[in-house]
Amino acid sequence: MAPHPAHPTQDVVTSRREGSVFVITIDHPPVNALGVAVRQGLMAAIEAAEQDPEVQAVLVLGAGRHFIAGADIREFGKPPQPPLLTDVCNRIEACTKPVVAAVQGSALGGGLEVVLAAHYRLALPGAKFALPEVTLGLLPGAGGTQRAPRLMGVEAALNLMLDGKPIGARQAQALGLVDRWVDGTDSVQAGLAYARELAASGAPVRPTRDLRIAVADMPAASQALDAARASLNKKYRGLFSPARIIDAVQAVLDRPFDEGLRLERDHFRQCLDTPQRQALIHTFFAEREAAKVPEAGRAQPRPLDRVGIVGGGTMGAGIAVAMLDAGLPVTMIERDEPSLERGRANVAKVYDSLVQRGRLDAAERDRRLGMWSGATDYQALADADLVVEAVFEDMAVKSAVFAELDRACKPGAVLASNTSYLDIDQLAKTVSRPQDVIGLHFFSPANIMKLLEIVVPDQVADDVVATGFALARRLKKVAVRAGVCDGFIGNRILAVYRLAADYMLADGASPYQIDQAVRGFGFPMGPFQVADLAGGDIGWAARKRRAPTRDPNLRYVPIADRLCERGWFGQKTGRGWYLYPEGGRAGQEDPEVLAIMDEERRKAGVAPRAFTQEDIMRRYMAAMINEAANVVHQGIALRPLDVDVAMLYGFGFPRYRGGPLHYADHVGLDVVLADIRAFAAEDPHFWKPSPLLVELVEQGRHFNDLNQSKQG
Ligand code: T1G
Ligand code: NAD
Repeated sequence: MAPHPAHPTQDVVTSRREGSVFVITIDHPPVNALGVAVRQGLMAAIEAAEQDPEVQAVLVLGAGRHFIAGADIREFGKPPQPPLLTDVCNRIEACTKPVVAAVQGSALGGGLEVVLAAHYRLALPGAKFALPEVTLGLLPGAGGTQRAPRLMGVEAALNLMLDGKPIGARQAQALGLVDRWVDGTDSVQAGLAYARELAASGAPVRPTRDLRIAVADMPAASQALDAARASLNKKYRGLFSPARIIDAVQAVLDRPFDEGLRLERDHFRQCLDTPQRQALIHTFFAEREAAKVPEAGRAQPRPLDRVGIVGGGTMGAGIAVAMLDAGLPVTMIERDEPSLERGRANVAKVYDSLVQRGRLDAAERDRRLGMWSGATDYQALADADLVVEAVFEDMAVKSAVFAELDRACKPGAVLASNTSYLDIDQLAKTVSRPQDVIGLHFFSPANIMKLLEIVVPDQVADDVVATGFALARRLKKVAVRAGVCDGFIGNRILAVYRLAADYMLADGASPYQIDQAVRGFGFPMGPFQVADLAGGDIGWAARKRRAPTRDPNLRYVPIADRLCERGWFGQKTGRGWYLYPEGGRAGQEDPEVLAIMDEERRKAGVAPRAFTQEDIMRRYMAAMINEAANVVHQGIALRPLDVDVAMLYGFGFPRYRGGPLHYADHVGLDVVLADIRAFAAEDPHFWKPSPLLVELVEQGRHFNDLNQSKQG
């Protein structure tokens, strides 16, 4: 069908008349984002429909997998170009002919606001509806805060805006967000049928702005707003936009529509100007860019249909659950039958607790466990496509396992190690197929933590790296490419800012003060709470292993050793840095720990000094940023954004600060460097400014300048 004469084809928005229905299709791959050309095209199409006397109804569609994934996020921070999306939505709503939105795939943010501005809404089974603006530090800025409550009530609309998560077609229908749920996958035919039916029945236009649902039950609406306000500090700690969302929705109850729209616009601009918005949008694109690595650009992944796991302990079991959750059959190898049974039980325990908490039904548990098999004979791995080794952190033990894998696994199988610190290049040299060896560094608990460091040794083949990234997508992990060094990206940087925290302990700060400062910055936990959660014995073993090669010039703080010598390993022993009465997870400050610290300071001849929260965070962040810069400078991380993504997804770095190197750009590299130089006056061995940091400051550049895509 030729394009409509009144609305010549613009390549991102096309339109045609099908009888009395004017069909407008947004076709702007990959996600039909509402960039300026789409907005202009939509505005022109509605005008054309309005002018055409043959037209009795209008149908809005999105081509491809998504309806509309929202505003074009890349436009934020740039001068807004007309028409604004608010105006496009107002024009759709003001159309004198019924406008139908037929949704397949995602209708997110501005995309849902277009749906809300339409007069009738239809959803196909795969449709997803969300207002995820809060995840970008924003709020719905094209009428969503005013129209959603009018259509689905205040509470449901608030939930959609404050958690930013998608709801499905059935739930959207139940909440009044869509009028029709139509089975099938063809939104064109379903939409046309609905539009024709409306035209034939003379259905009226239904401007959402005129709907009264939101105010139908004022007490419930006010209660929902009060409850949301009360949850701000707990659920949205540190975030700027949630409070603005609540204010804007409040306007639905006490202001006319257009005034509410003006308030929404004003709050949107406030959010747009915050560093949080910049950081959250950096995070959005960084996690996608992190998956673009040279190797994956040069090669296709190898097949991935069944996997093996050697070791059924903390990590082996967690990795097995992650694989089973992704539908990958798992064969687990353990040293002996009792260990294997422990491995099976560790896996089953995860699923049993999910069933007990109603998060998984028993049949699904059994189905997943049914894909688990175990053996002590490596022959059982003969047809595995990929094997992850997760045995003791000991080179000799791991080398022996890799020798077995080299003997038993089929040609082309990917041989991966989950080692935290050991040299994967050395491990690769122990087998006849070093090109098939890679590091897949999961984080504990492996079925929960999103980060997967893909550690790339010298001899690895491109398609093995590509397979690692494909596995990460399959497991819904966020993958980051890392080079081989002690601790790769995350643990290496952790070791340094953790040392900075220990030095503050030795010089007068308390672990509780430091944890409070770090939580205040936005981390879920401070370093001493993390140590108690992971178990002080792991760090102690690492310190003992490193003792022979430790740099004698570097100060050594023995306080943690004193606690470990007493068996105070943290939550698993009921006390560590904190006391955990009755095995609770909420730690209490422990005066005996403070006494041990005073004793160690006295022995070291240190006169304790006071640290403000700001002092603590300047040192903590300076140490983190400086080592992160070294990791980029030495090519362990491809780009600064890789470090940011690793710290965001593996080490609890607050999303709304964008990661340590985005944060460094925000506070000013010259400020960070000045701090490091000031601290170096006290301790030049620990505080050595990273050459990259010095170079960028001298050149007046930023870490973000180095975030160019490295796809081959
Ligand atoms: N703007 C610009 N680019 C976008 C985009 C967007 N809204 N959404 C995705 N992309 C790019 C993405 O960077 C990637 O690019 C490619 O599309 C594929 O995405 C006024 C203020 C839709 C569920 O927050 O959640 O509307 O890496 O890899 O896994 O009130 O993308 O290939 O170069 O993620 O299939 C609100 C964001 C905006 C939705 C698809 N909307 N997008 O997931 O593919 S704010 C969002 C997503 C707003 C209004 C407000 C997901 C997706 P590249 P992908 P996917
Ligand atoms: P763990 O002690 O809980 O489990 C190790 C398992 O390996 C045990 O069940 C043991 O029976 C088994 N095993 C030992 N030798 C074996 C052999 N020759 N053949 C088969 N099985 C054998 O240890 P974990 O915490 O799961 O750590 C495993 C690996 O993962 C280590 O390299 C560790 O550094 C790494 N890692 C640990 C964490 C963590 O937080 N625990 C995080 C990331 C990576």
